[in-house]
Amino acid sequence: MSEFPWIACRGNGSKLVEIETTDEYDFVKELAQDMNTTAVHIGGTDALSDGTMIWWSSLQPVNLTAWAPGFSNNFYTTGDDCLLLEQFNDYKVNTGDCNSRLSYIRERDLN
Ligand SMILES: [Ca+2]
Ligand SMILES: [Ca+2]
Repeated sequence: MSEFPWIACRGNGSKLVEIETTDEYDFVKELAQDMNTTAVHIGGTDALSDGTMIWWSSLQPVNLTAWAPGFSNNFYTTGDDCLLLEQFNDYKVNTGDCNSRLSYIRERDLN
């Protein structure tokens, strides 16, 4: 995969998945497990303001519980501004490089 994840998601009515509920996290985690890949991008970032994680499309605060040890909704990092689910952490959430060309999971409204 050669495009940045958010570029690949443009124009087809989808976006990087934004996880609003525990059920949605469980669903996304299962997809990631099925993909059996080292890490997947999801649609959260603190690129606009370090330490404030928001979802790209809704701009709503990220409110996740499945953080990898040491990470949180307000984890401060000046470098890794995007959110990943990483296999070695059992697909818990941590921050990563927005420009990594990793796999990603998208979502799309059905209505
Ligand atoms: Ca969602
Ligand atoms: Ca950051």
